[in-house]
Amino acid sequence: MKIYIDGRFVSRKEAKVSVFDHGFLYGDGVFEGIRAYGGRIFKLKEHIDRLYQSAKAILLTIPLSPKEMEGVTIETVRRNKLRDAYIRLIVSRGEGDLGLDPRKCPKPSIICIAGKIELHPEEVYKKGLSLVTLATIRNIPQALNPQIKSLNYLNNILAKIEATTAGVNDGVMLNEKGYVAECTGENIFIIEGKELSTPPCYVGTLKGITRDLVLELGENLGLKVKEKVFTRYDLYNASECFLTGTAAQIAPVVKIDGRKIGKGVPGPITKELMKGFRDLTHREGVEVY
Ligand code: PXG
Repeated sequence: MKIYIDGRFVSRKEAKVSVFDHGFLYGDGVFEGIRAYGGRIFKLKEHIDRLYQSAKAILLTIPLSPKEMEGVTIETVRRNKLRDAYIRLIVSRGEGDLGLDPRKCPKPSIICIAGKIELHPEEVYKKGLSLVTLATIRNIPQALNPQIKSLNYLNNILAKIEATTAGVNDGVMLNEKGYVAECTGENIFIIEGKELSTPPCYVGTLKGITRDLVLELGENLGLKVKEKVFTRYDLYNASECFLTGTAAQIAPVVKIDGRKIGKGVPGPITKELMKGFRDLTHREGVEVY
């Protein structure tokens, strides 16, 4: 395995960062999780754009241009001879001292790791997921905007722990007003008749790249597509529900808080969208080889 760190490719064993890196000390940094399918990197430009937007929001200047960052990503996949890959791009604040002031960190660190993807078991896509709503609310945008894909994922980790200790696949995070925000690492959608909706980002969600693509796919299928604020009541009464994310792709949800969603099996529109998404991942993307 060859890992990119600040201009060099090193072995897994040599791939180390300083204990004084503020990414490690404070979670001060940003990242992206990207996938390659069949030798093409899916939605690379969109991920790079979001990385720079996250960095801008935390006043972190990335010492490479977006084009150079695309190059680093492609080269990392190529050097690891991967066709299907999970790619992690990380920009940390860099090495400083024990104080939290980022002005003490002169040089941000750039890391790119490309590895094999850990796929969810096929059963998840056939049978659907079971969720609960969580007591851990999503970070409020006025404190730490969930649109920033930062290295500080404790909010999501606490939520994931809550979901797994409850014995279900994942959990729904609400915002401080009780509106549905997103899941621990995926966006959430509901279908009501011919209407497809997902919460707007101001509710407290990441602007998922899979989410935006699914909104487009929904339009193409002739659905009425909406960003809308909704509650747990709307989740329970939806005809279909699913999650979206780079790792999860489109994952059907069949149960929430013990309530069966629709018929309790992955719904027909969800399945159409899954197919549309799969087709695109086979056709689109930036060529590595
Ligand atoms: N919400 C959150 C909080 C996320 O972290 C998504 C939604 C889906 O966004 P995309 O752009 O992937 O459609 C994410 C996705 C990882 C990892 O290990 C990445 C995510 C989530 C969990 C783990 O790289 N990001």
